Amino acid sequence: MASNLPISSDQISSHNALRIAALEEDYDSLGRRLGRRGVAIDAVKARVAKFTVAVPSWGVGVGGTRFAKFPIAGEPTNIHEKLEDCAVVQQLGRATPRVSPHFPWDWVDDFAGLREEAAALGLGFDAVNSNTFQDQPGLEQSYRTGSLSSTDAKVRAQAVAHNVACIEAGRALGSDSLTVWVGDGTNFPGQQDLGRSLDRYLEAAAEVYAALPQDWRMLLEHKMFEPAFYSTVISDWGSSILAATELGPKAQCLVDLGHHAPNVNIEQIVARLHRFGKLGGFHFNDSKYGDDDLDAGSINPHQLFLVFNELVEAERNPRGGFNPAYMIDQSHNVTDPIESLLSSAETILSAFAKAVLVDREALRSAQDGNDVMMAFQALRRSYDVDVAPIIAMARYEAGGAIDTLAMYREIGWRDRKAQHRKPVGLGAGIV
Ligand SMILES: [Mn+2]
Repeated sequence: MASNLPISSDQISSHNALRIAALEEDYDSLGRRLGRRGVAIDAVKARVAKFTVAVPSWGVGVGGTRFAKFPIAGEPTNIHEKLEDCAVVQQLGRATPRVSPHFPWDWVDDFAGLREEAAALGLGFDAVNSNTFQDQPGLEQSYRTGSLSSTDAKVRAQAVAHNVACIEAGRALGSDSLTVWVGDGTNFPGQQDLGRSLDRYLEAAAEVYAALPQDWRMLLEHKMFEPAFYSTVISDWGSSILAATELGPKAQCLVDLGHHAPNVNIEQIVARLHRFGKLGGFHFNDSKYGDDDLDAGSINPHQLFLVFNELVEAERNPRGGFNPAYMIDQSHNVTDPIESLLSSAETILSAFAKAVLVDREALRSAQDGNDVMMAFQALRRSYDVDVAPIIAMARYEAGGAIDTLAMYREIGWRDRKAQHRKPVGLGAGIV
């Protein structure tokens, strides 16, 4: 199937040959340390090897601030080139086998053909993302004042039809979920009735829900600000879970780490959503001020660990089920996007591995005995472990590169692509 891989396995083997002895030494040493705690390092590695996170098609392009974007030579300019770059990320890192497309940005005439093209690159497709937050050439109606919640029935109908078209495209691609984020909301008090706009959203979202195939999920992504700075229709996890509950069992909530008020306890939101069977998925990124879409764990790696601690806990206690869709959702403005994705996937895997290391029995017993310090230490002792050898060994055994960034630079990918990809024009950034 994967007949068109961008990097030869010989290249990866020679890269690894220079590094495997040191990695084995580090892995064995960490294995002995963990063994003294009663943790089998191979079991942790096996968990890491199974963990995957999707890459968004737009994540391999250079993003921007709202004011400007500074493109780099060799950036992908269409879905075919984006898939090539995603294949590089997957071949080196071995943790990102699926791509999450965005429509209409990635629209093609032949989705079955696109699925084959991706398979030849060693890739499949994850959740499809609809876009009713900006106008496109040729659209009859404008989303200027909203989409699924618009006061205009014709605009709502257009937004519903677009989501249904995304589902159809996703079926041909082998996807099984639709992620819906709407920018609908208001910038002024009084601009819209807060109750009636939600009614309109729910009615339109129900039409999209009705078009879902039996085994599909609809993931509702909440965000409390931007571009609607006074109110948004699906503002927070409360609105999201209420809407998902009203829509039905195939609707679940998607948590984007940057879409909350500052200092919100996101790990608690994870636990709450799981408690009620509505934890649908994640968009990983990091932020300092708002929805900055910075690289996962670059600002607050501890929060990422605490989120994964809840996810590992949820997996152990699946209640009605545990199947969150994981995706990286970042805007790479000043780095090569492939490098950011490689680095972020590693960070995400590390946070997961650290959460796997937590001694759940010790944690539970300290919690039940109100031993605050030991409960905290159960987390801290795992957070403090450098799990890099586990991640690297899992990647090596899966055929990836031991040092992904070094190998990416060795192959000169971007320079080679700059020879024939057409330059991306200057322009406004994305929000
Ligand atoms: Mn997102």
